[in-house]
Amino acid sequence: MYTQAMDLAPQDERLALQATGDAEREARFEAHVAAGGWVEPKDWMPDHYRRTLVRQISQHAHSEIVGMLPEGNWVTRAPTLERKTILLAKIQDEAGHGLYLYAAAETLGTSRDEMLAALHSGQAKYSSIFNYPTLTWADIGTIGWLVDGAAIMNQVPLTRCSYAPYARAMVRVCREESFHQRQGFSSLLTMMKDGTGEQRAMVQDAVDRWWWPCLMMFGPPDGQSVHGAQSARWGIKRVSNDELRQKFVDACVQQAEVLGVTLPDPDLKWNDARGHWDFGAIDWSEFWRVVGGHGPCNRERLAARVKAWDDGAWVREAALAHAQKQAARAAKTLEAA
Ligand code: FAQ
Repeated sequence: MYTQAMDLAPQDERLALQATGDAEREARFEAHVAAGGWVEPKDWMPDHYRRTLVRQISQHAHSEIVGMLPEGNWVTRAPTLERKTILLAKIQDEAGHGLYLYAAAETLGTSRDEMLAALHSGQAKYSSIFNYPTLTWADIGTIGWLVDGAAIMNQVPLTRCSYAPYARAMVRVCREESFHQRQGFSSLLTMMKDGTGEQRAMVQDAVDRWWWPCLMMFGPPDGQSVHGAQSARWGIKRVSNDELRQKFVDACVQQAEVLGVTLPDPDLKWNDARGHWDFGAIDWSEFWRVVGGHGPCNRERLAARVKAWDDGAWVREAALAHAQKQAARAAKTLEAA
């Protein structure tokens, strides 16, 4: 991750890009990404491409960090030592993902402080899914199974995103998300196979509450996606919101059967002609309400992040003072030599 801003070995194409004027550079850039080429931090890129990436990567980073909160709520109440250890490891992984992603976004020239200020002021978005509450232990397994499952579905194509630092970060993130998804599934399977009737009902209730918000995670329908078409042209998004949502539904149906839970959609049925599962209408008014700051936990989540930032002020001040002392000491040693 510390190598994000490094130049790769110079390529003829890269050097040529740097040598030409703006309009021509833009045309060459478009051709480069259309042909599946990578873009590195020091390569020339159009401002709009840079802004799109800062928006998407920082939103993604914020989602990882805010996403720690609903699960953090259950660390002290995990039912066994093993489950508690797994949950702690998972939450730490999410913090790590946030850090890789902030580092990747910083290579585009926006500082981490600026990105966090945008989150804290409510100007930057984070995934709608983290504005829902975790009411029972079954919610934690369901987040692993469905939320991480949706995250993987969305993120695997991002390992081929044209912006190379983001793509590299995604490779590791996807490996870890895969473990997260499996631990969630395993936790639910234990409750469904070895649990009491009450525990099985708890799982079903959690699935009922998380299913639709998980389908919303992929973003608005393609026809209403503001950035989708341009991001596809630039090779940022390789698969559209609706295609990813369909792949997710198709994958979950069989997994739900293995678990023995019912997905809460009476319109879910196999469509032989399409070779996919049909599913019911999504309540997009709920999605936009949550994205607009009026979900069940938006205020609580943002307040928790702002508090963490304020509480950490002394650590940042101490680290800065320490770095300044070290730099002064190094300068003195240099003078004396
Ligand atoms: N929530 O034009 P599009 C995770 C906004 S990580 C909130 O289609 P785009 C790990 C969108 O920003 C989960 N806002 O946008 C974990 C735009 O508004 P803007 C996060 C949303 O960017 C697991 C507007 O709607 N993953 O779960 C959402 O082309 C468990 C129009 O939308 C990523 O961020 C939403 N769900 O496509 C952690 C993946 N959807 O910005 C802890 C990377 C859309 O103009 C525990 N991101 N909007 O104001 C992406 O792939 C894309 O950004 C999409 C949206 C697909 C999310």
